Amino acid sequence: MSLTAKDKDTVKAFWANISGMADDIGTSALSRMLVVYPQTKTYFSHWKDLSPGSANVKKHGKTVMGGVADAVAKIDDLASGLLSLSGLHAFTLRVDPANFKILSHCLLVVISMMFPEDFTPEVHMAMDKFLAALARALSEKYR
Ligand code: HNI
Repeated sequence: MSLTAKDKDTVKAFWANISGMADDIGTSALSRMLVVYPQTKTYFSHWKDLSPGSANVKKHGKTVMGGVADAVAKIDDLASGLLSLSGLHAFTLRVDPANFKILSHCLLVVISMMFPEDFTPEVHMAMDKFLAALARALSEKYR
């Protein structure tokens, strides 16, 4: 389901609220993904340390959240805005796109725990739709 104008406003406002914590969110979500879905570890076998909160995880958490911030900025045209990042994941990194949903889920879990007051059902729905749209945009080049 595509994002309505109201969903987009909700995502932008919520992101403005939480983006100062983006690095922590990224580290926690990535840490969780690697523990809860250990099959995702195969993509990061070149890292020194895949354990929760390691230097590698922290650095990549920041990188991923930079991608999420970029997606918020390009929320009106995600599919074309994220084409090159999609191409990188499809052809160079060869990440199974099912993993985008897994990371989205981990991001939602972490955000809900870090911002229990602000994470209302309305925000939850808008963020869920946004992350699904982001996952779809990252999958564009696999078609
Ligand atoms: Ni992803 C690199 C963004 C999901 C595996 N990833 C990046 C980079 C960005 C990025 C940005 C750096 C690109 C560059 O170097 O130009 N990744 C995102 C976003 C999502 C996502 C926004 C979804 C929300 N990536 C995933 C998932 C996996 C994944 C789900 C695998 C499970 N990404 C990688 C790998 C790299 C990567 C592997 C290279 C990391 C490295 O250390 O070499």
